[in-house]
Amino acid sequence: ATKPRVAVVFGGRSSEHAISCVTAGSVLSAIDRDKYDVLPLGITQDGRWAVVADAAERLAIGTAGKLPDVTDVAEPGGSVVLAADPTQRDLAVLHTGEVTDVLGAVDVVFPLLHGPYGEDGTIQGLLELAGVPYVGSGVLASAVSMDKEYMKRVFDGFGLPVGPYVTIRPRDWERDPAAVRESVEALGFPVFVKPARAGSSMGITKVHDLDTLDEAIETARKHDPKVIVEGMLHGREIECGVLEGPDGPAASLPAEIRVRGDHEFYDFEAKYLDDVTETDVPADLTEAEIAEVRRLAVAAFDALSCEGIARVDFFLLDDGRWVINEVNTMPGFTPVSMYPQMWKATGVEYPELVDRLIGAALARSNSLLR
Ligand code: G1L
Repeated sequence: ATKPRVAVVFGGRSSEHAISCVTAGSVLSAIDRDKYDVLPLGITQDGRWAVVADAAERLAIGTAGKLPDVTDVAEPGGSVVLAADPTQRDLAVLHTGEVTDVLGAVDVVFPLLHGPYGEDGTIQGLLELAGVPYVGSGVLASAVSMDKEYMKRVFDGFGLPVGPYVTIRPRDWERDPAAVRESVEALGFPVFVKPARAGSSMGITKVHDLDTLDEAIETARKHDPKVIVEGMLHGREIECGVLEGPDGPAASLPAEIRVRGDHEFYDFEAKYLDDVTETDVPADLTEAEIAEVRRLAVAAFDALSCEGIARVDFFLLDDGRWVINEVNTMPGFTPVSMYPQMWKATGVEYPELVDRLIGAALARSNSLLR
């Protein structure tokens, strides 16, 4: 019997290029080669797609023989493609037209791409057009999860708890900044000023008074013309992993993230310098709290119509109420990242996770319900 062909797409034109390559390395080593044929498909930092040169023939995909001769991608922007391919064989850069040929010739795609052109629904749209099933959420859930305003509006519409916030659209700010300042003031300081759509924590400022608000809004606007301002929430930061199985989505045991020392919040620095944060996996919560956060995690997953995988981030307020902070449809996914660690604590190891995700994508493609 022929094995399903899995393309792992990684790299890309994003600030998360390197982490995507590292993640692809982990996923590529975890995929069961007795069960699947694997095609690493790298995207260079300048947007060129590349495959291992002999892959087309080896996997009998449509472009065999059409691929250009071995091309040296070990030049600025290209060398990182080699990082996820430990065999370091020759790579072939694909012509634009060949990208959809290759995608259309595999059985399932594992898209490991973040930020603009990755996690905002665009790669999912490309895969829909290519007619190939893929791991993870579709266009709508991916796009909504990237937009902090629409994510909150969807949760609110489903009766799920969200914190207080104000959206600043470009024209609001340009036409009536005084009204904007007034609506922000009504949230009560401090507030967090953020780009509404951004993959990482860049452009975020904690603002303590009106004097520094304008500057923070301008900073956020450099990353996204739409800005969101969130009121400060006092509580614990808890995360939960959701994984789709044959019987629907299931939630992992939750984990807690604690920021150490004088770092004011779980900011860009704290997120990327691991010595600043401590994690408890699983979190020290009561049975009732664990049951409630797992219920809310699955409800958030369903509210956004997520598929396959999502990490749901919460605040457990000092008064015992839960607030959903955000959903990440493409969470950190190396074996030491929070999502795999939460599932490990729940009894599902990394290779099993990868296998279940590919299985869920293939199962959906065989279903008329999609
Ligand atoms: F395909 C999945 F499973 F949906 C998926 C896709 C992407 C899971 C996790 C990720 N994560 C990433 O791509 C990244 C956080 C490594 C971005 Cl570079």
